[in-house]
Amino acid sequence: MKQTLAQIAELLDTAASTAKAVDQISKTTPITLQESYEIQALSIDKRLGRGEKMTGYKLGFTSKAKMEQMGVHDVIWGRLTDQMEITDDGISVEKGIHPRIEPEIAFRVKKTIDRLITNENVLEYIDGIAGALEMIDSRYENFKFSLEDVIADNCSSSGYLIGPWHSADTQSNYVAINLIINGETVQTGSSHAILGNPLESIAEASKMMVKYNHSIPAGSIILAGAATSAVYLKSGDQIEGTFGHLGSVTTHVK
Ligand code: OOG
Ligand code: MG
Repeated sequence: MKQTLAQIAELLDTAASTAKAVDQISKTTPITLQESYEIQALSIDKRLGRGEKMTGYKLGFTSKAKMEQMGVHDVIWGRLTDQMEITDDGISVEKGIHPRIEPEIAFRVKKTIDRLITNENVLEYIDGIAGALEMIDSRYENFKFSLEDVIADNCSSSGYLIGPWHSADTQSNYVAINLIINGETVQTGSSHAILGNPLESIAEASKMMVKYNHSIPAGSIILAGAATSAVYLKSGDQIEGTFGHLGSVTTHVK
């Protein structure tokens, strides 16, 4: 059955809050790229209506490893809220459908991003760099989706944890990234895999903002997109992301 954009937003919001997977939207209702971002905005409005606050944005599919793992080859952007912040309590897998974890590089926005940014002026727009972990949890069966499906589903956003902040001029390229679960290194990569330089993700985010007539306010965080594949979580996991001179970020699964 064909559904309206508002109905799809409701369906995806309910799938997230009840941790029950749904069929891919694209199987029954063809949606355009523009419509998929409208659905994402409508589903975020539901969260904001429940009192959640916007904290930032994320980019997805900025590295080859992620594109190949998920079969999507276009950069996407999604929204983060305060409710997604992973606390000292850790992660509970039952609250998710099939959550995965991936190491990320995060930036903090100093000046509202509402126009095109280049390599030359990017440092005017950010005032912090950090290592981070992102938890993703597709609301679709088997973690399978089309480009439009995943955008509508807020790019699988589910949780994030930011490590210690460093000044914006701290080197963020060629940072060695490791994901260590229960003492075993399960993913290794370099921040160079993120668009050739993770600072490029800020330029990319600015392009998206101009294209979709949106802006990223000062104070927001931006996740640059994972440099490695994501890994499924299971109860009891001890998780650590290491990011060379940027330090490490740890959490656990209850
Ligand atoms: C979509 C989200 C992509 C990234 O870092 O590339 C993403 C997914 O993989 O389910 O967060
Ligand atoms: Mg990610």
